[in-house]
Amino acid sequence: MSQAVVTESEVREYIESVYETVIKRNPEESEFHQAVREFLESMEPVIARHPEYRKHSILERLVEPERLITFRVPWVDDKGQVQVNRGFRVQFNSTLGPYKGGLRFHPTVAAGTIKFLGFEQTFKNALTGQPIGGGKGGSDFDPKGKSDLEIMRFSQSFMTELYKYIGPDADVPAGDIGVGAREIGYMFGQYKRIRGGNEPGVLTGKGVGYGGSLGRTEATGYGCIYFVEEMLASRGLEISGRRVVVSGSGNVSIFAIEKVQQLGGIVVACSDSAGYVYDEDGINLDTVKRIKLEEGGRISDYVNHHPGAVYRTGSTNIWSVPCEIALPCATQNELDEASAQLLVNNGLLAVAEGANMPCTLDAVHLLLNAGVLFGPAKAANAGGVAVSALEMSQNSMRLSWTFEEVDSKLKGIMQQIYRSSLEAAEDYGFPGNLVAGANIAGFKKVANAMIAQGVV
Ligand code: NDP
Ligand code: 2IT
Repeated sequence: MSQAVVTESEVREYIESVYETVIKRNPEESEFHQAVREFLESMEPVIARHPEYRKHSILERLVEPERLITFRVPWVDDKGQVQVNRGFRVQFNSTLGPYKGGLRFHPTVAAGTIKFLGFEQTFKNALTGQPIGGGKGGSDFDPKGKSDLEIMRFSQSFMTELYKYIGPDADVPAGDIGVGAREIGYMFGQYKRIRGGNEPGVLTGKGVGYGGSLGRTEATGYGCIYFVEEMLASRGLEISGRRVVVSGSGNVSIFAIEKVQQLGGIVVACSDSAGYVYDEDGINLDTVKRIKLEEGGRISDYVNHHPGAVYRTGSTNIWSVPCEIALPCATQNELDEASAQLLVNNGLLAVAEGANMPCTLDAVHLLLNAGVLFGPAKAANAGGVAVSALEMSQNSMRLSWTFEEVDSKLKGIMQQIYRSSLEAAEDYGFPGNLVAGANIAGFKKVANAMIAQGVV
C-alpha cells in the first residue's frame, strides 16, 4: 500500500516538527496553537497510511494561511472623537472554493484568534460538502454600549477597506460574535455603494428582504441539535425529556434552545459573559429573545420576569448545573477540564460544541475518556456555514427557497457530516471518536484537492 516504510515514531516526529514550526512562526498565538494541536493529534494514522500527503507537504501548507490581511479602521464616535480599531481577514485556504467564514467584532480579537478560527473553518467547510474554502475576519471593536449610528459608521469604515479583498467568487464573509443581520446590512450597503453594482453573494447572513436565506438565522443552533439527535440515536436515545444546559444567549444559543424545546428537551440554564440563569421550570425562550434580541439587555434581567429563576455571576459556573446534555455555545475555552469533570460527575451523556473550540484540549480528552458522546465544533456547528453556502447558491440562481426546503437540506447535511466523521474515525482506528473523525474527513477532502491542484 505505502511506497516507503515509515515507522510510527518517524511519523510522530514529522507531525511534531510541523507543530514546532507553527509555534515558531506564530509566537504567543496560543489559540491558534491549540487548534492546530487538536487537529494534528488525529493525523498520525492518516500520514502513516498516505505517504503522498507528506510528499506534497500538505500539513506544512495547511497550517500556513494563504494570506493574512490587517488594516486600520478609523471611525468617529457620537462625541465627535476619532477612534481607531484594527481589522483582520485571514484567507486561509481556497482549495475547495471561495474563502468563506464569519467576521467577529469583540475586544479580544487578535491575529491569533482569527487564525485559529480560519484554520478550523477550512475543515468545517470541507465537511459540509459545499464548495467553500476557509476564511475568517473581524476586529477588536467592542459593540457593547455603542449606538446604532456608531455601529453603522464602524461597519462602513471596516468595509471601506475590506471590500478590496472580497467578492462573490473570491471571499464571502458572514457573521460571528458581535456581527448579526444589522452589521451585515450596513456592510452590504457600503460594499454595494463602493462597487456600484448588486452582488448579493458577497456576504451571507443578509436580511431575507434583500438576498438573505430563510433559515440562516436558525441554522447554527438548529444544526447543532440535529447533530445531537444523531449522536443520541447511536445509543437508541432521544432529546425528549432530557435536561440541557446551553451557555451563551446569542444567535447560536437562542436557536439551539429553540430546537431543543421543540424536540421536548428541557433547557434549565443559559448565560452571557457576566453570569448565568438557572430556571428549574425550563428557560422561557421568549423572555431571552426579548432581552437579547430586542432590548440589548443582560441575562441577569431574566430573573425580573421569572422570580422563580436564579441568577449567578461568573459565566463558566454554568457547568455546575447538573444536566445530561451540555451545549457550549458562547466562546472559545469556556469549558475546562474541571468543568468537564463536574459535568461527568453530575451524569453527563453528551456534549456538542455550538461555539468554536469552546472546550479546552484537556476537557476534550477527559470527556472522550469518560465515554461522553462528543460532537466537535467543526462538525456540530457547521450548520451555519452550510446554510451560508445555500444562501450563495440561491443568490447565484436569483431565487429563494422556502424555510422548509432550507431546513431539510440543513438536516441532511448535518446527518451526512455525522456519518462521514463516524466512518473516518472507524477507518483510521479511532472508533466512536468524532473529534478525530471530523478532523480526518475534513482533512482528506482538502488534502486530495490540494494534490490535484499542484503546488500553489
Ligand atoms: P453572539 O454575538 O450572537 O453571541 C455570543 C454569546 O456568547 C453572547 O451571549 C455573549 O455574551 C457570549 N460571550 C461572548 N464572549 C464571551 C466570553 N468571553 N465569555 C463568556 N461569554 C461570552 O455570537 P454567536 O452566537 O454568533 O457565536 C457564538 C459562538 O458560536 C462563537 O464561538 C462563534 O464563533 C460560534 N459560531 C457562530 C456561528 C454563527 O452562525 N453565528 C456559526 C458557527 C459557530 P455577552 O453578550 O455578554 O458578550
Ligand atoms: O464559525 C462559523 O462557521 C461562522 N461564524 C459562520 C460562517 C459563515 O460564513 O456563515
